[in-house]
Amino acid sequence: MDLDTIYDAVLDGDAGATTAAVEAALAAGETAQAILNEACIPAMDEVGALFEEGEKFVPEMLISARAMAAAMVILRPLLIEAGVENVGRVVLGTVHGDLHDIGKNLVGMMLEGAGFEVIDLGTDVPPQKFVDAVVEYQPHIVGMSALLTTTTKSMPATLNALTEAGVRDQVKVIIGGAPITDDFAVKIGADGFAADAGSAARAARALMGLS
Ligand code: B1M
Repeated sequence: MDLDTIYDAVLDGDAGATTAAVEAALAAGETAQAILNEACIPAMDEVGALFEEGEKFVPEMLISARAMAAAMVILRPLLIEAGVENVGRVVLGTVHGDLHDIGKNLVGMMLEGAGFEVIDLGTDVPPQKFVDAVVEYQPHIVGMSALLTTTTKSMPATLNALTEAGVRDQVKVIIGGAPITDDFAVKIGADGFAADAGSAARAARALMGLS
């Protein structure tokens, strides 16, 4: 059982085959990171490319996402690794209007692996819900994810809401997602941008003054 089998199972949206292939690959000595970065994420990229070409449709994107989620059930504990110290608290969410959560969930896992407590607000999170969470949980960092060009505007809207509520100065804000760039982060006044989940965890630690 190799990484190609996992890639094909995620691409086909076959959750059962994905689970079996991931378990077999781990038993054969593949690492969780390799399974994620060399099979699952490339398969999701291909789903997106086929969607753009009109070869796949929304229901097929959804079943591929479910297959990826099945893989993540197995990979999650391996990626997080137990026993890390608590270095800070992050409130994390996919912004208003956006239902994509695979990347956000990966960012959450990597943050947990880097020692953060993560309060996950889920998807389609309105600006006020971020504000309420900052007031309630007093996090060090707020993380926002957006996958749609149209929902990137929810990021400055959320920053404005944090400012208007008088809590912007209490937190650092990191943003990410496929349409997000460093320039955009600077333009809207976020404190950090990360292109992938590993960089998000490194950026969060750097914002806490940690290496
Ligand atoms: Co949608 N979708 N989708 N989709 N979908 C994209 C994003 C799209 C690029 C596909 C395409 O056209 N090629 C396109 C967006 C185009 C655009 O706006 N530029 C698109 C579209 C158009 C849509 C709909 C509008 C389709 C429709 O209904 N006509 C619709 C919108 C629904 C909504 O949100 N309101 C829609 C719906 C869906 C599904 C629900 C079917 C499903 C999501 C299921 C789910 O998430 N539970 C879905 C999927 C699966 C995708 C693709 C195929 C895969 C996304 C994914 O999970 N990638 C996607 C195409 C693609 O991305 N190639 C696509 C894997 C994931 C690991 O990567 O999320 O980028 P990613 O996360 C990365 C980094 O971006 C970064 O780290 C992660 C890990 O390395 N990162 C952060 C993410 N968040 C971060 C936060 C950080 C830091 C880094 O700090 C806090």
